[in-house]
Amino acid sequence: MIEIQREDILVVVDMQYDFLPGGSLAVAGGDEIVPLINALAKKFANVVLTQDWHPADHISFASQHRGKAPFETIELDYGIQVLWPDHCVWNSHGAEISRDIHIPHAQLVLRKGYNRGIDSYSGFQEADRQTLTGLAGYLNERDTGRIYVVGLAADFCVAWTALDGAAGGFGVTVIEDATRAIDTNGSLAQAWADLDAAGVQRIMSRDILG
Ligand code: VGL
Ligand code: ZN
Repeated sequence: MIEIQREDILVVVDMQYDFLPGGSLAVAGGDEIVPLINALAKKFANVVLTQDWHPADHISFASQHRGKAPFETIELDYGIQVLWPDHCVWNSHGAEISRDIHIPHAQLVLRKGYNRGIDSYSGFQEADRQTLTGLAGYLNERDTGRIYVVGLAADFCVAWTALDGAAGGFGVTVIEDATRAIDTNGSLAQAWADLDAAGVQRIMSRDILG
């Protein structure tokens, strides 16, 4: 069993309607992790929620690229970009965090992906690997202990957030059964390999909840 410490923080990634069943970029089984996340959150004094938050003409949307379909890729200045169905457009219903997420003590809702020309899977920095969100500064200023990451999607926003947390010097744990994956073009196997290589710990929710 793992004892959550007062300084540890739970980062709940992108539990928004567009990533849940019925949403425009629905992650299979995304709704199944809601009760787990609610239970886990009760163990943490500190919780941060991230919220994917795009303008309607965001560069990651396939609809912005002639002849391109969702899940195809293009080459941008900052590297390969997977193209997505329109999702999490700011102020839309799909961008809202699910009302079934009951974490009244969450202290920060961090929006990301609001710059039209840069995607942002990670809660720490945008896909250009230069533009910072401020999350590392926030966590450092609050003397954060270990970072536990849950939410959607395991192979994109969860993985990139965990990897950047580890690169920033934090101890990071992904609670595997409190995530679900998109899994396009081998992205899930790649994500687990990257996380393992970066020294990100992987556990199950029972290791905390019993
Ligand atoms: C995500 C694809 C595009 C995620 C966000 O939350 O994992 N995936 N935008
Ligand atoms: Zn997005």
